[in-house]
Amino acid sequence: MTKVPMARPSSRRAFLKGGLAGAAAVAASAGAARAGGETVITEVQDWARYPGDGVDARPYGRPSPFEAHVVRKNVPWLTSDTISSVNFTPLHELDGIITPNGLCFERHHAGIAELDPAAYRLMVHGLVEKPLVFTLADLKRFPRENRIYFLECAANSGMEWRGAQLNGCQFTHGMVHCVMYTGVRLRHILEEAGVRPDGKWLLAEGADASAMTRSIPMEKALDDCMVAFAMNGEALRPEQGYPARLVVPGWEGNMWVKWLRRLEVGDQPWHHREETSKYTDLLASGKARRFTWVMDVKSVITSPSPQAPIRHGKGRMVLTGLAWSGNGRIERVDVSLDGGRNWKTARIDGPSLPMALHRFYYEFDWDGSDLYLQSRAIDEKGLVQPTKDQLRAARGPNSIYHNNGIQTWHVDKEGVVENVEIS
Ligand SMILES: Nc1nc2c(c(=O)[nH]1)N[C@H]1C(S)=C(S)[C@@H](COP(=O)(O)O)O[C@H]1N2
Ligand SMILES: [Mo]
Repeated sequence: MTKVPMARPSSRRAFLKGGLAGAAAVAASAGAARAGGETVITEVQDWARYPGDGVDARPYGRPSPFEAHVVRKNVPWLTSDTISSVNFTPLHELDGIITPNGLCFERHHAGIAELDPAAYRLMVHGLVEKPLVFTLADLKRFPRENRIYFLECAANSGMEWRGAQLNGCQFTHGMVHCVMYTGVRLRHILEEAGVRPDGKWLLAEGADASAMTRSIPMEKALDDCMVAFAMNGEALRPEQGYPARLVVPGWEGNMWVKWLRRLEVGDQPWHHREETSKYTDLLASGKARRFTWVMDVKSVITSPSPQAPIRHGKGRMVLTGLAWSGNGRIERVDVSLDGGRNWKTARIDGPSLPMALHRFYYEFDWDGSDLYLQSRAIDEKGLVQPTKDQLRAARGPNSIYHNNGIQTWHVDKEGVVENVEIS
């Protein structure tokens, strides 16, 4: 017999209402719950009546069943076939700066490769003194480092280039995640093989059926790139490239090759598919920007947002969101309640790490009137997040990638939130 109270819808409702009553009690008086006819605090509930599951029940812990709606989701019209796929991080349900492993958005071009770590090999060849093949155990014998970085797909917000389309920050901004990677510097691996003086570029290739390949300038490869085998303290998830992936801090997600199998050193870039027909930005002039590696300064309000409307009515209000920049730390985040006319400085809370998500909050009293919420991030290099119109003026009408424009959410008097654009 299960004694988990969640199995009973009636107690679930009571629990949820009880939670709200609890919050109201802080704001008003302890009598508020009783005045509303609430008994959840005075009556003994099932969870206090019976012992719960023992420690054998959940060898690998899972979120509360009440959180079952907090999941990655896709946009059906974006995923036309079964192998080319993307889903989105539920940013509106998360807090802090770390994305839980099971909620990190996924982007893969040939499905999830299921690699046997015993059969994992990483080959280093090309313009090197000593071509080498490493096992996973070999990689783990280099000095390990722990680094928190965001990964953003260059196509994040890509559907919004021509106007407000998708109703939720999960879909407009959810191709980003931020975890702590454990791994080794790429530099150690390359030094072991001995890069020759003419070795100026590196080709990274994945072991999946898409054989994802990208050219990386040697300067970046020798700087802060890592080969990671753990995320948030445990082995990488298969979705994220188990057993090893490339980490290319601040640069577009496409370069973070998963299931990394091959590193070739060369004297020029390879111009493979993902850096020519994809991940280049066709301008109005007909010319294309290429090698737009850095993910520009960006932010989004995650709550309130279309999937996280205001349910508590007017009064005390917490607005929150995320900011990030491929150029380093976030210096400041401004928030506007009136579509960009007036700006207030938000409060960044939690670690402020280079090329990692930053969490911001802005507390205010909502008077129940319409809001046009915007956030604007400024990074440590002084770069300011542009408006969508400024971006369109600079890049023309053809773009998909690198949309870091300011997002607007309209909040109506009922607290319902919608993706809009104002110009
Ligand atoms: N081997 C391989 N690596 C890959 C991909 C892929 O399909 N195969 N997709 C790339 C793209 S386009 C992005 S945005 C990121 C997504 O990383 P994630 O799935 O951990 O979110 O992985 C990159 N690395
Ligand atoms: Mo991507």
